[in-house]
Amino acid sequence: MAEDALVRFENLGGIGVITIDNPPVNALSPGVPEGIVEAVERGNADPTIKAMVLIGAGRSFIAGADIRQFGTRRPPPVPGTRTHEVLDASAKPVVAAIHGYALGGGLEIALASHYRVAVPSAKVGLPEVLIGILPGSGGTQRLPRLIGPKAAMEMIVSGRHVPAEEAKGLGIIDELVAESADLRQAAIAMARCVADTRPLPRIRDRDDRLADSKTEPGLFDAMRKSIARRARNQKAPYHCIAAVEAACSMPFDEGTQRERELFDELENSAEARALRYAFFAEREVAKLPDIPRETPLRPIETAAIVGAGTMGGGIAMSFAEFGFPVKLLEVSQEALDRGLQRIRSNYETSVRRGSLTEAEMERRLKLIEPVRSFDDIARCDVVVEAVFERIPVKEEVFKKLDEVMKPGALLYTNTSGIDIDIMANATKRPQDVAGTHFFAPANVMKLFEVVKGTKSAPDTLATGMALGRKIGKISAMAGNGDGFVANRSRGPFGIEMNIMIEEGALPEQVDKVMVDFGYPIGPFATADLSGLDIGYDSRQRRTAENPNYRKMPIADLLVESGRLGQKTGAGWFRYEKGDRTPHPDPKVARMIKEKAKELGIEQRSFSDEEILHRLLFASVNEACKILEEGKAYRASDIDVMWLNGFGFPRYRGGLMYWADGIGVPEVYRQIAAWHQRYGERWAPALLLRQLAETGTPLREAKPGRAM
Ligand code: T1G
Repeated sequence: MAEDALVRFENLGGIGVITIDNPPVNALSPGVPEGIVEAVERGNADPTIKAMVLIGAGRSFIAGADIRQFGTRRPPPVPGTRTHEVLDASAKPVVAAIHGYALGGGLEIALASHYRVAVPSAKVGLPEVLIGILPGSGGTQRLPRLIGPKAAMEMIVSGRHVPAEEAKGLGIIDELVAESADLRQAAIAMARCVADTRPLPRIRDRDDRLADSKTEPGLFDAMRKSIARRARNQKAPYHCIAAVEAACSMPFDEGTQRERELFDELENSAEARALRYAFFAEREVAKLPDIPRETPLRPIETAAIVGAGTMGGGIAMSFAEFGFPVKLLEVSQEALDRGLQRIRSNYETSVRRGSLTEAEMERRLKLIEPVRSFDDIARCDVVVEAVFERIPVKEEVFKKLDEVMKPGALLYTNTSGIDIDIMANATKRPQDVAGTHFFAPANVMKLFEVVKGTKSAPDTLATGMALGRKIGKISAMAGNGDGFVANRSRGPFGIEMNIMIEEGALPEQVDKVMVDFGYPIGPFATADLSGLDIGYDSRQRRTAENPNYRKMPIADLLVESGRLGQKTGAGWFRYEKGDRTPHPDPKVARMIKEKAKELGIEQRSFSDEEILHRLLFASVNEACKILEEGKAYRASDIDVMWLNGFGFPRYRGGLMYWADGIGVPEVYRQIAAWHQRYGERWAPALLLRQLAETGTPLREAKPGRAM
């Protein structure tokens, strides 16, 4: 086999070492499964070979099937020739040596092998459900036989990546070797040990663990019930359960056949196509057309946050979660104590819920160092400013940072809409300033918007993008401007939801439409959760800056009547003490009716479709204006922002992808009609009209100018 072959075979003293070499993650692209089959058959045919080792070159074992192949025409596999079938039929033992990732088809190949050895940093999983399908190479039949149906179902329905140590505990991994050890040598040694072991331990032959389903017959229905809320409108999670159920009620080959049928039902589903789009969109967003990939990044070992408010605290928690020592600066001791207390109680809530261990909480708290003086942060590599959204306060902070921070330190601001150049111009080093916009709650939401200032240096921006990934976020680049990209594109959604209330829709109807559409909670309940006074303050500020700013008389009335949302037990909805469930409130319906009458607005009923389209088309139109102005690189970046910043249902792909599903000409036609009916706020974006005229989908829209 040639040196650059995708799969190489070496005979090392009677052990056939099979190396998969398909960078960057050894996906099972065309040629790889065939190469593995050829190698295993060669090993079995060669009398000098006693056993074999399967190992991945580079940074990973095998990250699964090549996702780019899904949805394309492929000849149906010839029975008995698939990798896992050839491994099953192997007369000689095969040891899978796992480092990096063994995911999807990669873990299935390891499960079809006879032994599995791994390094502790490895991760294994069957994440197919995350791209709208299910394991299609025997994973739903072998994993339950190995670790029991309950644990297998949990892994397959969640799609989570399981750390090697936990996988060892579950029985997936037979042996862990020290991280520093030579995995290849360790696997070869194991292969020598088991070379004469017979019969070979084939998982397909086991059914002892399947008995668990007999002792807990309600297992599968219980799982269906437990996922009902988060898996609504989706098929893949339920097909995963059905496949594991088949494993517990059918012989192996029939179960594998059933798995294949269920897989084929999903491969080209709308859900799977949308989730594949989202997968690649989240990879594409990291590519910066105007900043060279090889731009050297500035080192970031230590961080500082200025401001220990809700956002500042959440940002500090994000850094601590990923092991960064972080200094948290507040001018007053009282504010600092309040900020630290909020962080501790957030952690305590997670410990109570079991999503964090006490030890991990203490580890993270130790990484967060409260400080009171700017001098205490001067040596940090990066500082994120998270103080009040007031220009004079921001300018003051950046003037101070400019005075004290070491040369080369990165000066980021977490502003959610103030012009980045205002902060940059308050310093003599605007090239080191950029926006790093977190979304509330900052320690939870994955979106991290990196915002360009006019003078932000390429390495300041590239390092910002990399920093986001280092603290577990999805980084997306945005051009400077009011609301940058994410909030600006969401703005019209917020305006339409308030206007429809004036025209007769009720908060509970709007929220039901969006929850049925797939949002975790509705927009009015979300507003109640974050506090109606926040929106009220921002409207007051904006109206002061621009008297023509669209007023929200009903939302203002709620706040002026003391209804601030969950924190006051009443907002758009009312809340029982200690309960976050939103309950429709007749008082609000009355306030809306009376205010509309006072404003002379005639009220009417709304169809669910009109509500959905008015909210989302308004944002599609704004997103097109953003692209026209070159404030975003691509439409799919905006989709990544909506998926990771606003809870847009992932199995719908994102705002622009969803609108493409309806069709640009239809979206344009509707917006143009609303322009006639409702006026300027619905003026169609030029780009949208052009795309409609040329029949070009939104996801192929090119930005109107460079960012
Ligand atoms: N197929 C094709 N390309 C892939 C890929 C895959 N499975 N995995 C990664 N890539 C590309 C990715 O697009 C990017 O490309 C580069 O590799 C680096 O990825 C039969 C049916 C492994 C955890 O779902 O979760 O097996 O942008 O930036 O952050 O039953 O990639 O550089 O051009 O994400 O270090 C199941 C998918 C498939 C795993 C690494 N497997 N991959 O994360 O790097 S279905 C998966 C990941 C299946 C079987 C079924 C992650 C990763 P580019 P990256 P990373």
